[in-house]
Amino acid sequence: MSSTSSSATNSSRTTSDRFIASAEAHSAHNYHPLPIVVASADGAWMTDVEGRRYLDMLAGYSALNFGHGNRRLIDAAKAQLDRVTLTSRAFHHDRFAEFCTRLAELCGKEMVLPMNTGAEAVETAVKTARKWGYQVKGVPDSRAKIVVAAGNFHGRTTTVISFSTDEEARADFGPYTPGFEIVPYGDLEALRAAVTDDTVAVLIEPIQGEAGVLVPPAGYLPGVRELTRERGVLFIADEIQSGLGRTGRTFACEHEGVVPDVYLLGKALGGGVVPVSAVVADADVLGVFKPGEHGSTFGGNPLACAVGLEVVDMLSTGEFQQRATELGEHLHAELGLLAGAGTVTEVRGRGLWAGVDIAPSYGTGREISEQLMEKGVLVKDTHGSTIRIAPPLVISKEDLDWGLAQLRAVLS
Ligand code: IF1
Repeated sequence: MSSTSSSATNSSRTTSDRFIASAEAHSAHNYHPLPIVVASADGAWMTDVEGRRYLDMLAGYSALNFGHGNRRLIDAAKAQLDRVTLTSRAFHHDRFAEFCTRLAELCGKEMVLPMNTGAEAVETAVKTARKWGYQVKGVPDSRAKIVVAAGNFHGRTTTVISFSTDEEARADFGPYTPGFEIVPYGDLEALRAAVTDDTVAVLIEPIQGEAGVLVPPAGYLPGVRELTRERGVLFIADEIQSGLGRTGRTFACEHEGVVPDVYLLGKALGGGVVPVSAVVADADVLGVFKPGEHGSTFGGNPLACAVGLEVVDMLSTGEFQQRATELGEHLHAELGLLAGAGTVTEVRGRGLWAGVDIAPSYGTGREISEQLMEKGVLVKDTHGSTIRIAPPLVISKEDLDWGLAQLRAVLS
């Protein structure tokens, strides 16, 4: 189904412009959104306040793997809304144990520490690794080091941006949290050299999202796994964006047969309905926490657990992973043809996830995103000349092909 009919017949922007002006007057300008005002959404499509429809090929940065208004997720949320939505962790509730049990099972691990946002899961992992380092590995107090990769994106909190290499994410937010070593992504020798007796963890994205969907060299993840095992260092995989079906597997690490010590999950774990994140590991890691040593007002709340349980259930059949594999092969085959045409200089990614570098002569990522918006397709640019393509995994092949046709038209 194409959106051109509604776009062509409705060129008014009056209502949109009114919403945008008000938003700009009353909110901090920490984003530069495309000038569309979404009013409703269903599946892979969003509709703006003027009735124009757009094919969503960003999917909330992979939080919407199951599409907008996914019936199973909305029904799970609705049922829970009428029962109980928040108890705090001061008490148990009847969705918590099942959520933690089923999510741990999906990950092949023993324990879950539920949080809300991805950054909270990353912060929780930093605290877990440090506490594990002091209490289990025996690193002297306050000496713990965590090795991260250049080009990383793990969230926006002050500790997390302390180890960012992106000046835009980091500038003017000092003083920065110490205890992190940065090595080039994909470089095993640099990683080996950086690990010392004080190293408690290596924290990396199995595929770097914000860096432009960078897939590491084959063998890198197995090398990280072997090195961390040899040196008694936790391998923490940030699968917040790469996980839960996006690359064609439940976890991106699976493409290289790697099982990390700790999975960080978020985004799609909440089904695009509520913020749900989690740190998942065995008891010898997450067992370091005692009551009162970490927490969250909303972490593991009944509504989050109800939706998270439905997500785990949906992923347990493998149908979404299979779909991302099949449609992803088609996506990358089609994008590869563009790379040959000169307008695209490089295509990277796995499954239904691609980073497309635009030849500078054709325009910046933002300019291409704006031209695609005019044609009814929504993507997000990153780092100047790259556009990220990550549609909901429920997108139909016809809609994917229609979206690719718009990209070809913009780049021709
Ligand atoms: C923004 C993109 C950026 C993440 C990974 C943790 C987090 C994220 C691998 C933190 C969040 C979001 C944040 C959003 C844009 C988007 C993003 F790569 F997904 F496109 F920025 F890099 N680990 N990524 O990707 O999760 O706290 O946001 O729930 O901040 O602009 P969060």
